[in-house]
Amino acid sequence: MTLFRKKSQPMATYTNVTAGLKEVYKSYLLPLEKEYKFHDIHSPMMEDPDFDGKPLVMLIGQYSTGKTTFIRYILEQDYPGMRIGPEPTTDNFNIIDFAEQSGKIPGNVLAVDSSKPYKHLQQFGGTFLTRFESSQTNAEILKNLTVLDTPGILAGEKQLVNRGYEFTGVLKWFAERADRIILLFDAHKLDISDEFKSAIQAIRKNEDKIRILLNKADMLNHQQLMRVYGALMWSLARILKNPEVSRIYVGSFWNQPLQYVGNKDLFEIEQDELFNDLQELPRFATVRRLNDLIKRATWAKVNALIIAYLKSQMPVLGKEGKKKDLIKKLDEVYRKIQDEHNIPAADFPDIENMRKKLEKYDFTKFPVLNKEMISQVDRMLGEDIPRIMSLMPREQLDMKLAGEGYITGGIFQRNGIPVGVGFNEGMGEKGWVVNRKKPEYDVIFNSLEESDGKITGRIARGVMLKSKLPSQELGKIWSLADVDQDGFLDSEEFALAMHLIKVKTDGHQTPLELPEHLIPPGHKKVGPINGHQNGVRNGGIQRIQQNGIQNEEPTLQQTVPQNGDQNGHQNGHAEDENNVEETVQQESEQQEIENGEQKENTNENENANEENGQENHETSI
Ligand SMILES: [Ca+2]
Repeated sequence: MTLFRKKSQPMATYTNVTAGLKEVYKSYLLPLEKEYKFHDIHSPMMEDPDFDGKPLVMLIGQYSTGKTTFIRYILEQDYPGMRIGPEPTTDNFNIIDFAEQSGKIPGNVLAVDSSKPYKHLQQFGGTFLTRFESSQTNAEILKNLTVLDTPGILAGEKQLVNRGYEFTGVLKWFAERADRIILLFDAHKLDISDEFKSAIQAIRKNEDKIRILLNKADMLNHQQLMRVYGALMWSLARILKNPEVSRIYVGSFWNQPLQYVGNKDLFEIEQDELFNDLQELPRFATVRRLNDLIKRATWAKVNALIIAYLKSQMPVLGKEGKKKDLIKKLDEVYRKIQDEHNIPAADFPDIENMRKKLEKYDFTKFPVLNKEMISQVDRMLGEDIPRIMSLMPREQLDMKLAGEGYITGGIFQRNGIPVGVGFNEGMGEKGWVVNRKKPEYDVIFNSLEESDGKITGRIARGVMLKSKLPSQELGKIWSLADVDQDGFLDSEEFALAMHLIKVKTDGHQTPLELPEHLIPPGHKKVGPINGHQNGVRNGGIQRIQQNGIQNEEPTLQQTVPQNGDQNGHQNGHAEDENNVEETVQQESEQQEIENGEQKENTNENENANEENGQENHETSI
């Protein structure tokens, strides 16, 4: 066949990853897929938009796990067709995509638009297309990301709804094309229904893309949360084959105050990590597509081996009986092929699904094994793919240098604190903003043990701890407030520390460096903050974290940064990590102590919660 490349042929050169993937797919993998009916049995053929499009994040979860709320949270705005409520609301597969003008596009229009990758969804039929739509909205994050909201899955053991189309088939189709699949669970209602179970099973071959989100975790105290977390791990272990691959994020992803604040810091860290993971998706979209193409090539090869084997077993007479027998004993067929070709069982298609699909075929019409086609795909995997991969580091670096390849806008816009709020309060004003409350702070300061008009770190620590902020956060505040870095706080520095604590406990971030307008008037002559002082500051954090806030004469080493900032940064970071654990521990102890106090508030919280359209159930674990 002329289709095949001779070994003597010069190797193709690829200009970029995307073009290379399209080319090898069409030249080497597509012929094998077509020959062995891969598109009918497993997955439609790949089209150009499958290689070109923006990264896709899909959300799957039972009703009221907060899928729609999560999308609204990351967009930081509403979108057309957005419906939030405890009752079944999201019945549609809804693609949330960018457009200058808001609007909705129905599924039957999306499926015939050749610029969009939805053409092959037509195979799921007209009923499905009426359940498919796109919400177009002008949100910046959608310029680099497409989000898919899937129909809410009913809770309850035996609630398999007849949706009028192959629900799990559609999920699988999207999962193969998605860059991230977020499975949402409601922390205070963790039952996993049969339909949800089959949904997870349908997508589990894509487990490298799956992230688990234990949402509404703020409704539980620390002990309850740990119990729910354990129960979720246990359930997932039974449904997913490698549950340890999928990271579980714990948090409360909506714009409401936390009910139990004990795990607040944990939630913030988890949220940052999840959003970091999502933010860089555009840069790694080509890596994902390449991985998916390799997976697909493996599945196409296995499919060819199965089809050709079935063909080889067909007798001249008694064809129907033999076909039935082969379908019945398909597990034996799988084992034979696994042994003969040394292929792991995990690369084989779901056996029940395969039995169903095979029923409609006449096995005698299946093609025999075409070894040349198989080795063509092997060469693609062994030679062409590595050469395409070698282009990746360069492409990723180019994107990074051009400031591209990450999501901006919405929740990803992290410098969005408007002037006048948080630590920016008082910016541009004549007076020192801390002076507004300084008389109050002075009362506290004057009640403390001073020497030379200053208090020691040990004394300050006792007062600062009353804020109940984690010690890591207090360490940062200390190092910002001790403006002259002498290891003591004078009354101005102390007032500044109290001011920064208030900024933080009011729910705002503390600054990384002390802004000009917060420098105490008595310290202004020290001059503007420069890189060197920053180095000292890191040293300061480190010292406090190691020893607690205490009175210590600054040493030469701490005053003069050595080996630049890098050292301080690295050590500081390691300390941070230790501190997170410590913080969680402290928080949990604190939570236990506060439990009695918080129970009194429960009724109030429930009422507030119902008003917000959220169901509130007892934890059913
Ligand atoms: Ca000082």
